[in-house]
Amino acid sequence: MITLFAFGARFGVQDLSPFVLKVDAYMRMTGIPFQVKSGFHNLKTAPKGKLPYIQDDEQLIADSTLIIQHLKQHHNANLDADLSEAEQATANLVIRALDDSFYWCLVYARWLREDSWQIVKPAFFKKMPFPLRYIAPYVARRRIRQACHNQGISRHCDTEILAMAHQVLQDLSVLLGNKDYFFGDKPSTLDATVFGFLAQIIISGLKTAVTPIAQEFPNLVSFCQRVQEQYYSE
Ligand SMILES: N[C@@H](CCC(=O)N[C@@H](CS)C(=O)NCC(=O)O)C(=O)O
Repeated sequence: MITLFAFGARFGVQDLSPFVLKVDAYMRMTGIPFQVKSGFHNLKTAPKGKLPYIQDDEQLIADSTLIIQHLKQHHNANLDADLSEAEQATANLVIRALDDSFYWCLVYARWLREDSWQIVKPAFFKKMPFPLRYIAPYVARRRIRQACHNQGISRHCDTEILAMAHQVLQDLSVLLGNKDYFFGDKPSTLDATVFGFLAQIIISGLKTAVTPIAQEFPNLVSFCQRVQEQYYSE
């Protein structure tokens, strides 16, 4: 059976990483059997130093996009088989925008804004043994601050970052319209991906500055709740 290496559930969401949740949702949507092994220690064995990764027999596959590609190719688990060429191209580009750009707005809102950091810090680190619980948050936040600087997101001011997040959410809302899923009545990789991100904002008990922005779009809120109820009702 496939094993998904994950961080684990936090704040009422199956995984605190949008990329892990994307893969988890994809596998649930395809019905492929899998088990999850959770824990921050999984980062130590991750082939690319990031989560998610999966183990399929002897093979380790890292990166959410490559994992989904693998599931399509080797397990006949393809949620996108019915998409037209143009739909597939749109999906690929929207997924890139979420993975490579919107992600950083979420990282900023969760880790760098003081309001959410006061919630994130105890939630992620409180249970660590002394002295780790004092050192780890400091080290983790310093790494994330550096990553945000290198990527460029934190060179913008708060208003600009939240405006970027607003634009992405507005565009997603327009693309979804009044459909159940982005390409009609069946979920695709794009739906799993959007859920992976939106659940962190809408379902999660950790409310960040992006939460009220997402709540401006009722169709995104109901999309998120619909997927949560359908695939995570346990
Ligand atoms: N391109 C990767 C991105 C994965 C990623 O950035 N994972 C983050 C969590 S959201 C991570 O593992 N960060 C740990 C670290 O950088 O040390 C994917 O699609 O899976």
